[in-house]
Amino acid sequence: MARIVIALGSNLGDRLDYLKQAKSLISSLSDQPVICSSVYETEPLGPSDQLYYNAVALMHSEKPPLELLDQFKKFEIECGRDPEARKWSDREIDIDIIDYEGLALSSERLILPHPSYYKRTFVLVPLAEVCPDWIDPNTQTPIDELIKNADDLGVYKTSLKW
Ligand code: PH2
Ligand code: MG
Ligand code: MG
Repeated sequence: MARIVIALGSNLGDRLDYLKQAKSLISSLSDQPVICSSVYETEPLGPSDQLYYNAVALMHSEKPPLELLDQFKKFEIECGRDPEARKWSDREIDIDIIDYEGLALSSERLILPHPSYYKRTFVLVPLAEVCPDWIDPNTQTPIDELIKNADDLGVYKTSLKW
């Protein structure tokens, strides 16, 4: 069974509720209890001026990555996200597969590990909370070092329950 790292983000509408709904979906697809980071409020990377809520969840499954991707994309659209929107548009919910048990995959629809997660504090800081021993599968860099070299956008831990 694969351990799968999922990153979630929302900066539109009821951000916490979208995270909660996404967590229910991830739990329904996981063969073991899902382990979740805290919710972080984060400064937007890119053109937006709307703060995000970000979090990371660990799930376990034998479903192939593209099957999970299909489920996540379908859910994003059900939440109101426009699949045609330009890159980095504000969104109700974004569910990204960051890692699938170290699998290296490069297909048109999905690249694993996620090709830019290691630059993004809004992924790395919650990831460090649930996987303090995380090492980048491509470069073997430990997570503390990844965080030091990543962007310096604000990432603020909240006490929100999700
Ligand atoms: N996602 C993006 C672009 N910028 N910024 C923050 N803080 N959090 C995100 O999840 C995020 C972003 C594209 O996926
Ligand atoms: Mg995405
Ligand atoms: Mg994303």
